[in-house]
Amino acid sequence: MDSLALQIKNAALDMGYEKCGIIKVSDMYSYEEKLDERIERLPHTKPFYDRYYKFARIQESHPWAKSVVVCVRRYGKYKIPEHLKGMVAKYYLVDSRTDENSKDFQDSLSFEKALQDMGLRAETERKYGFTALRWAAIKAGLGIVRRNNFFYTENGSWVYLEAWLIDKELEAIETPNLRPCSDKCNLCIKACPSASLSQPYTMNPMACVSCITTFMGRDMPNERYKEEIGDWVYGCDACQDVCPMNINRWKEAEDFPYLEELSKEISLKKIIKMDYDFLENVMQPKFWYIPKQDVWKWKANAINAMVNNYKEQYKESIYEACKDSHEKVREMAEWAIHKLNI
Ligand code: B12
Repeated sequence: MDSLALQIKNAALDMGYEKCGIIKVSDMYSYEEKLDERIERLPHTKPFYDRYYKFARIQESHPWAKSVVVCVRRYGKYKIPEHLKGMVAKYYLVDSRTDENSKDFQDSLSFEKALQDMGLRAETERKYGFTALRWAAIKAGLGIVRRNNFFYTENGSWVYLEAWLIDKELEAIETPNLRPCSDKCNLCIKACPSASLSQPYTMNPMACVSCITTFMGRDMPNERYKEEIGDWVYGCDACQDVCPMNINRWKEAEDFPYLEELSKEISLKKIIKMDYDFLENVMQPKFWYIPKQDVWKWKANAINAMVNNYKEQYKESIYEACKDSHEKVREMAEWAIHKLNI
């Protein structure tokens, strides 16, 4: 391996990344085939997936870029408040992509600085990424993708990915040493509440609970999958939680900054009571998939979860939501009262 490639890899490991690999930008072309395959299998997902073709064609948007440095970082090490499990996806509770308080975020900045100190032009896109991160990590041989579409290392799927573009052609590729999924295992497919994961290596984002509770689902009373959403309020971990390759891979060893404090403010009943200032200025910066103008969605999602697993104690909250300042919340509460016949 080139000594600069080795220097980059070592810097990443020193900064707390579990793995780091480097591929040529042209190695990402083959991601286009994965998108084609996905659209062929589920043609109605075309409008959703069309926007990702740019992930394969990096050179069109970044003509200066020569290689992709892709890093894997473990998040399955943080303490997760018990009452939020099954309600808010774990990744989003410890999401460091925009959270300046987190060490992971600060390490990401330091790693970028280290790349620049090596004389490289190095750029990233911290929120959604500039390329297909799973595909980049597979190409770099850092792990494997399993039947639920998740990228796994020895630490299971509880890892997230980051990538930087650099202006030098380098390569650092590993050979993963992980046992593939058994052809007979369908636990993830069975566990997907809305059959979004209908076959291995395929999923329909429009039916995915994670997508409906965040980016989509702005008309909850008429949402097709509202029952399948079950107890989830933001995100979903169902296909990862059941995976045998994830057994004992989450070790609750470290605190994530301010998570314990914030978690005390979050419950279905508390969400319905939340004032809009708190939703916009405390919840939104952490859970940034729901934009500021749509924070009412938290309340609509909480009412939906109450309906799906109704308890007498929720009645008061649902009635209270009929007086909410946002029309969408009032509409959802009225739908719930009618549906529950309360
Ligand atoms: C779009 C997107 C979403 C969309 C759509 C998801 C989707 N699968 O397309 C929505 C909003 C639903 C979503 C939700 C979530 N996401 Co998301 N998302 C992305 C994003 C931006 C692009 C994903 C993408 O390329 N999709 C296109 C399709 C074609 O790719 P794919 O489904 O990932 O399939 C890959 C594999 O299946 C493989 N493949 C396909 N066929 C075959 C066949 C074989 C034999 C093999 C070996 C491989 C293989 O190739 C595909 C391309 O990489 C990435 C960030 C990024 N820039 O890459 C994060 C990312 C994939 N998301 C991530 C996470 C954590 C989530 C959530 C778990 C959060 C949550 N807990 O709620 C959920 C999970 C939902 C789910 N069940 O998949 C992580 C995944 C980390 C990991 N360990 O895999 C990523 C990488 C973000 C990150 N920075 O780490 N996400």
